[in-house]
Amino acid sequence: MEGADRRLSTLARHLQTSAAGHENATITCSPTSSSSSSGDHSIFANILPAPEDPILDPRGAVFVTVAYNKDPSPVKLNLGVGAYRTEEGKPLVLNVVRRAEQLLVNDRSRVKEYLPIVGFADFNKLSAKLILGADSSPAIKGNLVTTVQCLSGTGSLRVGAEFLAKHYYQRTIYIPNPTWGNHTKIFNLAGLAVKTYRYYDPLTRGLNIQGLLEDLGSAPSGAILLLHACAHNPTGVDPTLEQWEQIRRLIRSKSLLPFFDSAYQGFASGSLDGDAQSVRMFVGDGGECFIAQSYAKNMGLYGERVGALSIVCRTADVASRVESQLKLVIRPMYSSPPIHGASIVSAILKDRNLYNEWTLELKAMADRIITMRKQLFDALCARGTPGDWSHIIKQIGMFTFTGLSTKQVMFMTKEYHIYLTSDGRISMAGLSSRTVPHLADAIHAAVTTIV
Ligand code: PGU
Repeated sequence: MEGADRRLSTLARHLQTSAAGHENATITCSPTSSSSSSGDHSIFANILPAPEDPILDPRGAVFVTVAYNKDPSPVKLNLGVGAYRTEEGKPLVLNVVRRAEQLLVNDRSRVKEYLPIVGFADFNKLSAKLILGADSSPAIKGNLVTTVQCLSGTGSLRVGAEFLAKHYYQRTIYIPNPTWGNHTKIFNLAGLAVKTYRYYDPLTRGLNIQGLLEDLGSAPSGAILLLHACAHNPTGVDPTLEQWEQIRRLIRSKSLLPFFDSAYQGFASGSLDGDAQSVRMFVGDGGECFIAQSYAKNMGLYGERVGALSIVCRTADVASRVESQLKLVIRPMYSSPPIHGASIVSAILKDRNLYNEWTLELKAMADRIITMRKQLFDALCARGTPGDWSHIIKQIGMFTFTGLSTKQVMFMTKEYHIYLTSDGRISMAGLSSRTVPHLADAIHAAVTTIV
């Protein structure tokens, strides 16, 4: 009850603050309010419109979807959402995914029964191996890991957060500044208090390791810490392995609880193992940690909503009790997860040929993004665009955090029909050799016109 009360009051506080800022504003409606006699009066007449999601909302945000969809310009370019596009600017379904789907369709023994609450057992085992390392992880060998299939990365984060709010003594989570916009909302609504730690240095457009270590150093013992496993969104800035080791030592010495968000495994370096190194470092020391995995980007399964939450515990007995409690979080939320996406992932992960084909296709996507970085950098150098643009090739993963101001972004949208989030984040995966010159022209004009 105590936990439930605390969550309710956190939620109430959240709603108050939100309502004050008109975000998610909810006003209790009553049928007896002012114009109830009119025939077309709705009991929801007092509800205020909520702001649209800056990245995903289908009704569209000012800078991204709706404006992009409405724009008749033939040169318009959507670099808002972090979704992979081909050189031709088209969404990509991986060949290996098509092959796996074909196998599934042809298999007449497959049925559409409910999955268990924790999802598809094969999928869970294979997902843990993918992030923790097939043979090497003592955590897997010792049955110290519990993995549950969730609704992509977002669902995995939310289930983990709900579990923590219910069962963990510390209810504060520290997230990097800046971070993916949905993190704060996910953790707040689960009942966790959200604080930030310094991460990005706008001057160097790189990692503020000093600030990061200071902020973690002053976090209360036991606090939860959200870490992007690789390809940090939106900055594209990751710690080096040495810096990860410094961070790990500090986290363990202060008994902080690491919660990894792994939404881009394979997208940073093109190597699945390479991009899992940060997580494996933490699991290797025998301490506890949470990992939210998403297959949206690395298998291109965005709309299938397939992901996993793994909790690494100190003993097999604890892991099994944790799993029993995870079921109590999931059952009233969505009962059990969907079957199709997890079947595709399992088919690919368990078959050596399909797995190898996947790694090649993944590498090709990562390489195309790296090529786009190089081309954009060269194009800006060729134009003599004022400023140091080397961060475009230094940053990694799907995004470049350009350092462009909101005004400059608005200018690019208005004058060049280029759509990106107002913080200056560009999804490099949305670029192609054909569109790089247009973007470079726009950036050049923006930084020379608006200083
Ligand atoms: N974590 C991070 C760091 C992310 O960037 C994203 C997606 C997720 C989790 C959640 O992804 P799932 O689709 O739930 O697996 N961020 C993208 C996609 C659009 C969005 O905002 O959801 C982005 O463009 O930032």
